Amino acid sequence: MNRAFDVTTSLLATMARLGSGAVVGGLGARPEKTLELYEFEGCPFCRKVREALSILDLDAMVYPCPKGGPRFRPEVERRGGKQQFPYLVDGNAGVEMYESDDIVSHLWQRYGTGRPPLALSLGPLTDVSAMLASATRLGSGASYRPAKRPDKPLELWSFEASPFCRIVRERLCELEIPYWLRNVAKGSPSRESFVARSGKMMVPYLVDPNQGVAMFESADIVAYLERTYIE
Ligand SMILES: N[C@@H](CCC(=O)N[C@@H](CS)C(=O)NCC(=O)O)C(=O)O
Repeated sequence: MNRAFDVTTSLLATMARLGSGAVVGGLGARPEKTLELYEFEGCPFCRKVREALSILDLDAMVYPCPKGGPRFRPEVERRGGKQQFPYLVDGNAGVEMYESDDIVSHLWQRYGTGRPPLALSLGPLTDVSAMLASATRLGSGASYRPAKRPDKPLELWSFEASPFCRIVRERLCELEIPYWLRNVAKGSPSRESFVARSGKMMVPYLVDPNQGVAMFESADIVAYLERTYIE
């Protein structure tokens, strides 16, 4: 896809959700064990959960499940009984769950201040705007492209409302590359340590421990992922 078109449509996706996932909200307890999320970028229901993670400043291990993906889709079916996404594993609470609204409520009860914000509480309106956000990207981040499997997961600093981060997450998803999602939305307490590590406050920022690579710039990251992992 043409870069200007990519950025414009990704920005439209953010606008369809009125920027939800740009700013951190009221935070509660922090998880000891890593949250695990099985999802795919083109799925509107998964977007709701990713917004929740950004607002609650929660990191997660993301296992991408693009359509046709041979690796993590069957794992979800083994664990939960069906291939439906999003699917959250929270070892802190001893729960594994489907259903975006249930996941969002769980996250707010456990790691927030009780009730999700309006943007994630409007039922059909929330779902329709999330579907609109997915539609603007014309199926990007929904289907598997055969790729090499990295030995170690990659790490991505990101937040949901950033159009540039979305473009990178789409590619990670299509290539079925698992990654630590490090959320650093505006107001995130993690921003300071991120800047100390990376040198500046800019996302997306990708670290690939398999190749000893760390980089900014969504276009460069996408080119790197394609060069390194597409078979
Ligand atoms: N009510 C569910 C709907 C989830 C849903 O329909 N997810 C779709 C993807 S957007 C799905 O899992 N489809 C099966 C598939 O992709 O194989 C929720 O909110 O989580």
